[in-house]
Amino acid sequence: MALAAAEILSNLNINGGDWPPNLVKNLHLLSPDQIELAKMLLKMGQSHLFQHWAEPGAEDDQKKAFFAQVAKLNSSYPGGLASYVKTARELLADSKAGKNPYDGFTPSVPTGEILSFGDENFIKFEEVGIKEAQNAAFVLVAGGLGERLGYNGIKVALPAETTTGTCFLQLYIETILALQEASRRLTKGACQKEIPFVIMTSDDTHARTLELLESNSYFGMKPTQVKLLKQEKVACVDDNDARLALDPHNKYKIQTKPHGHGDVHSLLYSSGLLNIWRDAGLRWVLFFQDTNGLLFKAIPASLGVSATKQYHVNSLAVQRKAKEAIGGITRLTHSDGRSMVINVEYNQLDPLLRATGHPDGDVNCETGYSPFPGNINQLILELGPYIEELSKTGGAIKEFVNPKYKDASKTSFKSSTRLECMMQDYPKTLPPTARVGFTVMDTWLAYAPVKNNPEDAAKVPKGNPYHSATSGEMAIYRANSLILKKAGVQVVDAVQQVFNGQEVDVWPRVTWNPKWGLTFSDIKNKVSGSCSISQRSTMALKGRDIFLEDLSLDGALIVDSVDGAEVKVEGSIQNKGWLLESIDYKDTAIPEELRIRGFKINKIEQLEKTYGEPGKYSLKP
Ligand code: UGB
Repeated sequence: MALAAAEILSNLNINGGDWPPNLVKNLHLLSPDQIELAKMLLKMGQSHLFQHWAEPGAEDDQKKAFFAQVAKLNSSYPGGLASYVKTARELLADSKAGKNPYDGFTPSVPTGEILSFGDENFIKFEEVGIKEAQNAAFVLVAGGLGERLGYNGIKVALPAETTTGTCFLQLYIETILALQEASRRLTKGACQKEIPFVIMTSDDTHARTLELLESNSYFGMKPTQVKLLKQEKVACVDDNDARLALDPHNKYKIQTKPHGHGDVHSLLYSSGLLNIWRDAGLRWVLFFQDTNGLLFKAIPASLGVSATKQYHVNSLAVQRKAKEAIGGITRLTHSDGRSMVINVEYNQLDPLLRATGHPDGDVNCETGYSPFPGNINQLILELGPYIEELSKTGGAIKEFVNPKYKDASKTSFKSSTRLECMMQDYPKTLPPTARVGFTVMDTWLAYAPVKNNPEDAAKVPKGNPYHSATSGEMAIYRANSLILKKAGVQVVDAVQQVFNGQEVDVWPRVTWNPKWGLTFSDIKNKVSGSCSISQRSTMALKGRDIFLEDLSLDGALIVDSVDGAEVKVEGSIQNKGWLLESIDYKDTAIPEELRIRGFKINKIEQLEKTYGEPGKYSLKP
């Protein structure tokens, strides 16, 4: 055995004296590729990984598994593990020295488009956006576990609202399909172009995402239209020398943790999809997150802004209250002349402003809002410049490290740490010629994520958003009610109620299928005469061509119709309706999906009609 090892080492021109004896003894188990990996690890100061290796003949399978894992970690990171360790050392040294990543940069307010829902400008951008939609691909980042939410399932399987029970993934897919159809109709396209849809998953979410799609026939999308790209975790490090951490339960395994949503860029690049999209004539890639039930209401207009302003990068944003816990979109200009438009996380914005001549830091301006728009992390990238940039970087995104130190000496960590990256940091490497802008929307229209569990949400200071399942659902009813109001329907204002310790505005529970109303013009075309909806009402419109005319609703109305069935709903509809009933989130007899909202819907009485055949119909009680 020893002879074989010596032979292997001399063939490779390696001085065995430099190699850990436990590894040398086991060399015969390794393939030439694995020996190369061992060489790389040793060169990078990782000999401790082999300290505990058993004698040959014992635990050999685990030794092979160790190298299989190393090979995977090496190939899934741009530049390989050597590059990972090198970057980790640099970032850990900066962190130890307390170096400010924004040293030398002066913040200023960048230029972008501020939209006001329903005005002429907004309608114009929506129309352009719908035309462009068939040239877009959508990318959902859904690899996060959602530890803050504490839900046991995957987040995209959660109902966005419980009136129809439509889950986030279904909502997203149905909206993309509706955009595809609307775009084709508007441009009178002869052939149906399919909008590609990519979902980034992780080991935590992959199998359950696939299962959700398969058990629901991909919610109407062609399975070939959907691609799942799984992100891998990255190696953890134990100290400032970036010595790789071993799993506390398995000494033949490197401990790993998530690398962050920034992985989406390198995954898209290595998948080859970007070139396929470019060859198919696509022009835009839209990135979005897992639990924002309002997002697609902002997409047509924002895409219109990208196309009209020819933005290479367009970040969707909302007005931000100073000190609110969302990042601010900021122009950073360096003393050496460099400049970029980037998200600065809220905890960094205030000190940065104070250090650069703004003694009050992060404060509101005369509008009552921070002049820095709040990042909601939905990005629209122009495909051509995106491919050009990724072919330089391989999709690598500027990383950061966030070690929790044991004490002020900053020499050891409370637990192992790892590098992380964020998808919104993509513009950090762009040349100054890149056209980077943003589009600000009303918060009520564009942003209501579901991130916080009931207990944490109830502790949110008054006036700040809860970002819970309760507020996420209520935000959908509010947005739909406000849109109908703007379209001329008399919708009775909300009442306030408390669920799971959170005071929320409860509007009539209005929902519609995306194909009923994708844009404000669509919706205006579908309501006419004098329509009204009482506060206790529920209305679910589940078909494309449902028209409301002189409708007075006080109760629950559910209309379902196939494409080609044109239904006019009119007159006075009154019934006992559907009531919201409080439930206790600690009551484990109730399904978790409902408990985390703090209410359930008691369906007492409704008018429910289904139109399964094309034709013209009138629904008049
Ligand atoms: N995600 C992944 O796909 N993979 C990962 O490894 C991690 C996450 P969080 P976060 O909306 O207000 C972001 O945890 O990271 C997916 C922005 O960085 O919900 O705290 C995950 O599945 C921040 O600037 O959010 O904060 C989910 O879809 C701000 O804009 C998405 O990434 C904030 O979102 C976001 O993950 C926000």
